Amino acid sequence: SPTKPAVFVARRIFPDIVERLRAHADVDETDSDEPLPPEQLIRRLQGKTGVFATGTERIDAALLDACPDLRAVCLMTVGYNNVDLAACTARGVRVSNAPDVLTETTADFGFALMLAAARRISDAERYLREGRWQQWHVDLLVGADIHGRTLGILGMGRIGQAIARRGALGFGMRVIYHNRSRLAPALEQPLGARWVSKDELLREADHLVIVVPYSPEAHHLVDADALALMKPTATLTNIARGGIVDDAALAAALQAGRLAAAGLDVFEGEPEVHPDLLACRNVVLTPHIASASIPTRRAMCDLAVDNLIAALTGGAMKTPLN
Ligand code: 8YV
Repeated sequence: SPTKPAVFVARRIFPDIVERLRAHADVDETDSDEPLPPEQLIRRLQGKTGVFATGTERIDAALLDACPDLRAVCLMTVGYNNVDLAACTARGVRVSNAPDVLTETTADFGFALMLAAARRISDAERYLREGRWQQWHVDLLVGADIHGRTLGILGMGRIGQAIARRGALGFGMRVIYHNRSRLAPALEQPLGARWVSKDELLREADHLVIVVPYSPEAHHLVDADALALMKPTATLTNIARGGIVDDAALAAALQAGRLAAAGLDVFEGEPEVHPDLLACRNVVLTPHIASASIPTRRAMCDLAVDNLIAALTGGAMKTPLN
């Protein structure tokens, strides 16, 4: 109908969820699994009031100025580091992300990656598939323990707390964390979680899990100097964003035996992966899939569509950012 506002869905998503959006909007969608180049995105956004985005598109002042009709940007991701929130707010563009719905799924995956790194699951499977399994021996593929060890969490937001719960309540781990702000005692106590400085976290953790949001200030938060503080028996897991860890420095530490193992779901410059990391056997590598369970990916899309419909109909977004 001519009265419906026009929106753009910037990636291929679930068709039935797009149908739900069609009841409220004239939908233009891409069937692509590639991010649209900025100039194409700008072209498709002409005359559009809203956009369903995936967090990978750069929504900055230049794009907003080239798309003056845009009033709402609804992300299906929790991370919004590619959106210039101040520029959106200044132009009256409403922005939402998709927190909460992916917390437990992402924490499950972070824990799985940590376990896989510590217990050398990828390394062991490669060994078996390569036909190298001739006999059992006493120190065949021995790794590190998780239970009873110290879990260090860098970034104690929703996902960090969900990982802490798994560690403390499920695996009897001692939990320490570093975050800009301390948790309320009511949240710390059930987990026995203790706030420590970043350096103490790096020194004490047997298993470090990184879950801080990306911002320019967080760039290379874990660099060569930080890695040098870690125990050579420790593992590092990054499910936050590429760029928080200096991948070249991490590969060097792994190769030199200054760190036991790593589990990485995110990379600097992904989908490219640093060749030195690809050359390491003691690292588990996955292609940014921590939130990728079937129900959670649907819930993320549903939430973004709910927010978009609310914005188009003058209602309150469920998870607004501005
Ligand atoms: C996305 C994520 O899959 O929500 C986030 O911030 O990192 C993931 O859930 C990823 O951003 C893909 O764009």
